[in-house]
Amino acid sequence: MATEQTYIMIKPDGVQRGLVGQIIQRFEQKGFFLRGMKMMQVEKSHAEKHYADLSSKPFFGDLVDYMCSGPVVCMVWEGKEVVKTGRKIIGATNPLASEPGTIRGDFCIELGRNVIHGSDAVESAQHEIGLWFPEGVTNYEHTAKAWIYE
Ligand code: FUP
Repeated sequence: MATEQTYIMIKPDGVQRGLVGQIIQRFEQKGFFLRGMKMMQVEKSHAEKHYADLSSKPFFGDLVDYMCSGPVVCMVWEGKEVVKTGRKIIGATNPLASEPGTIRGDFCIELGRNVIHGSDAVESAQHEIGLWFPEGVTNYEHTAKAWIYE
């Protein structure tokens, strides 16, 4: 079985709007396994590290402020092609361009209030998991595995 992992984060608006349960449900019902989860208030320096690639963008300051405006829910999900498929479940960065049926397509409108983050590549997922879960994640046997994978 593939052990690919991705970093998924429910942003402060997703938490405040009570979308945590529905978001978790979408990953869970697809058949992905939850390996790590915690809620935390993000420090400015940590948000800046997470979005370091965007530091030269004009929206960087607002993005960091938004990420620090309330607690986030940090998760690690595992499964076959979970990085790419997780991005499909989330939808396009701009919520108005996201297809209905995706998280952003169903739950939000603004680029700067787009509810959720998901790693965009296997390498960035590994980097982000290390950044957000320095303590590591769980490694347990899933009893449902044989019912999800051939
Ligand atoms: P994504 O990988 O979908 O999270 O998108 P990006 O890494 O390109 O952007 C990260 C976040 O920056 C987005 F979730 C929203 C925010 N953003 C803006 O606020 N304005 C922009 O023009 C582009 C992105």
